[in-house]
Amino acid sequence: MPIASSLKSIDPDIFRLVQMEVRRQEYGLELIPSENFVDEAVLEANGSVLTNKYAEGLPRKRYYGGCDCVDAVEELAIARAKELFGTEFANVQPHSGAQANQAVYEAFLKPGDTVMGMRLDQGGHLTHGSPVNFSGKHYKVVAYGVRTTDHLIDPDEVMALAKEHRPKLIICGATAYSRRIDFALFRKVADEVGAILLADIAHYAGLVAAGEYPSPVAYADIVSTTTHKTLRGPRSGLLMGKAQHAQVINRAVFPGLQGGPHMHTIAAKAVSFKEALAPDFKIYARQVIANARALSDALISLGLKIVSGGTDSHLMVVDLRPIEVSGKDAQHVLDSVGITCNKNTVPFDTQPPTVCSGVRIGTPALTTRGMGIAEMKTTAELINQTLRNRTDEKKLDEVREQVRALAGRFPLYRHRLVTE
Ligand code: DSN
Repeated sequence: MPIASSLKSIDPDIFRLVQMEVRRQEYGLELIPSENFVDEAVLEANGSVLTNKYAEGLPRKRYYGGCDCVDAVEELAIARAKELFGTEFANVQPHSGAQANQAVYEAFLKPGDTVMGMRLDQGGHLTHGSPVNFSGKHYKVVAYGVRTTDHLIDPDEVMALAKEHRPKLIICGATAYSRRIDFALFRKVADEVGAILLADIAHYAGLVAAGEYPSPVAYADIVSTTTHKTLRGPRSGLLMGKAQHAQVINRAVFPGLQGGPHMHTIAAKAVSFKEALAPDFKIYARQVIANARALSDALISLGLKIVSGGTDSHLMVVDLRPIEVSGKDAQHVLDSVGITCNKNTVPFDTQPPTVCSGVRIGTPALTTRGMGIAEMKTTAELINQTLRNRTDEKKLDEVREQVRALAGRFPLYRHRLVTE
């Protein structure tokens, strides 16, 4: 059933672009591992009148009147986040993962203090100390990476760097690391040098919540995450951790960094936390990993190379050097047939980040559509055909049709296309 649209009459330009995006999501194969598809309940809460409300402060301690409803909304979101991850406190106000991490810096550090995080070009994140980010500009950064031999985090390097530089904050967590992170190791290292330990589980959060990926909660002082990746909530952030840090984190988020919380998004987060607490979500998370392993195995059997040789999570980085195509060109040609991914550096890449030697792919979004192992094998075949026939327009046309047909078998938001 098409939905009624006031947007169509008030702003036909934006309406048309939204419709184009519905079509792109509906008929393409979404492989960006940090993306997912929220359901109608999350969309409804996110698009609700709660967007109208200012509520600076925390529940029952606001700087505005009229907050009874949003107080209850935020209390539900906090309680559900704590239950989902088993944490002592939660702050549901960060607008994004980057702002959640910024709040942790604000809470525990002074400009110039030393921070240790994973190198961005080997799988870390901008906010873990990249020189082009606030974290790298305002703090002294020590970066660990992966081993040349197996592309896994090297525990000895992490310990040695920490002992040498004695960071005040150690960050574990990644955006392009497919294997399990040893959170106990990072606790040991943090204790050795008296550092605060931040686990940024933005990528793995849904898998952690479902018990399908190791949880850092027993080890980290603070856990940060986004809510829209494997967790399948609205685009936003979340901070959790040990009760002793609640006050300093709460004050860093507001008034330290942010103004009014986005109450519509907090409501949508609460909905997604409720969904993640349901038994079905565990089945989903397990399938995400099974699908990622199937996709990785199928790509390897087709002669493609996967960084570290496989995956224990929802994502993998395909090393394209053996087939002599850059990440940039691969992303472009895959996009042209309706397969969406992002170019990504491989460890020890010699290409600049605008070019890259790999692409990062993952299965959260396709799994949400209901796809399983058979569809992962087909997807691997379609990726392989595209990359190996990238100048053959006829072949690319065939792949384009197959992509559309496969996606069409797993309806997503088709009912949101307004046809009249
Ligand atoms: N941009 C996110 C990702 O794609 O992994 C990280 O913030």
